[in-house]
Amino acid sequence: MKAHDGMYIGGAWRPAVGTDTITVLNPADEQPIGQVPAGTAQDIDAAVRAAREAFPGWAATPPAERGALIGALRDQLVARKDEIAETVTAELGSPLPFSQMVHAGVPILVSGSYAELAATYAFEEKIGNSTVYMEPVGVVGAITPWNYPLHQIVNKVAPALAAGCTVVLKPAEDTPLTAQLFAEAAHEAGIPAGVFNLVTGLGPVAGQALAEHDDVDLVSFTGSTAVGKQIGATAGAAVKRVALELGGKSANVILPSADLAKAVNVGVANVMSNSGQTCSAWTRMLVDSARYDEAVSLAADAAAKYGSRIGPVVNAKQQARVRGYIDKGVEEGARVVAGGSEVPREQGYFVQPTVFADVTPEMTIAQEEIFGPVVSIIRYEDEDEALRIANGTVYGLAGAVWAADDAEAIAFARRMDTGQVDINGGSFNPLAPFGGYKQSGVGRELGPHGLAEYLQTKSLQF
Ligand code: TXE
Repeated sequence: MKAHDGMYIGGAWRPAVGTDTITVLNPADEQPIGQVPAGTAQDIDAAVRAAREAFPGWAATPPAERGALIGALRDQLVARKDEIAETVTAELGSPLPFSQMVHAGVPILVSGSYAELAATYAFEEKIGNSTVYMEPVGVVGAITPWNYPLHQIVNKVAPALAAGCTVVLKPAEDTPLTAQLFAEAAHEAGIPAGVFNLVTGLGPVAGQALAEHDDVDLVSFTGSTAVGKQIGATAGAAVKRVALELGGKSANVILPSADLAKAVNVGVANVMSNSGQTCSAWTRMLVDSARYDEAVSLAADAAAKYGSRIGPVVNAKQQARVRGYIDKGVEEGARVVAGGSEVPREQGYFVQPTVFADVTPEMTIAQEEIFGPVVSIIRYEDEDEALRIANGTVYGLAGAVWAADDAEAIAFARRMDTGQVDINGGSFNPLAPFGGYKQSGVGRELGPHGLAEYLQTKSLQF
């Protein structure tokens, strides 16, 4: 795989300050596929300085022009679609068709939406005797995870640029090659020097230096709850803006009137996709007592059909973590009806598509984010109990409700403590706000709400 041996700072690839490197592995066969520099606090500092210098010019660029440049960036992603898909497949292990459709396809949609939003967003508003200006926050530090390597980058960089902010990106150490491709696309699109900068590196080194940098005005982080809390605390102490997207334990609520087979099959597919490494995955399936056994057998069949068709998880640590959760589920009394913790292949970080029955709401596998291909099926007696279970975790990112008609599902969804709910299957909307209630995070991504995250208001009174 193609890999740059420098950082993209101030519009050019520059040598890293230190000599440490990160070797990127293909999780499907554990073979090295490339090497990138491991950035230090000095690399981060150089990138932040470049972003600061570029900020006044970019903030003053008319929004329509910023939109046109984001549109050019989108076109560059389109031109690299195959290369992006192949790179994500090599770094993350996802099957190529999924990489093409989702890992490359969705960021094209999202960047396209921000090309348009930059041009049409109301950056000025009249309220009574005041004019309110929506102004960019400044220099953004973006820290992204590996699970959707390009999507997570575009979700932050596109709205930040649309708002008039400049960005320093520190992508996940497992998937830096996709981030380098994004930097190439930004360069070719003509995004001005310093407006977008990339520093690859380790979380506790480069990531932490970015989160703690005095001259960063807003930190946008997606990743684990533990690191998110730390970043939130650092930002709080410095009184700077922060956006956190920290995962979930979303409920797939199948009401008694729902089409059971459809809800179960779509529900299992939702968790298996990307090998379960999706923060919004519907990992808890809630089924009424009367249809519980039928749901369990449908889910077990659906998972068994996946067999070896799902990709590996991202790395050895994640594989061990997911297997550990499966063992914990068994230990706490849940019943494996498909899959299990035994590794299906000698090579590669594979985990079997797994379904648990007899899961109770307080079990570890029903409370903690596993981030692997594991579904937990929980029984409920009535709707009030279903709601208590659905709302009974520290998370609140996404969810699903199935019922015979939308009105019934909507009524239930409105009582859920969660940021996004798919009604009877739903379908992806790149403009709908995405983000968490409770410990799933702070702030929203996508659409106009995602753009507002990077703005601050100034009001003039007349
Ligand atoms: O996350 P980390 P990991 C969850 C999921 C997964 C678990 C662990 O449950 O099993 O987190 O994954 C950077 N200061 N999610 O260990 O470490 C790091 O370099 C600043 C949910 O991979 O949080 C990477 O760029 N930055 C999730 C990013 O943070 C630091 C997606 C995420 O890595 C840092 C991924 C530090 N001290 C994992 N330490 C979601 N919400 O979608 C690490 N990083």
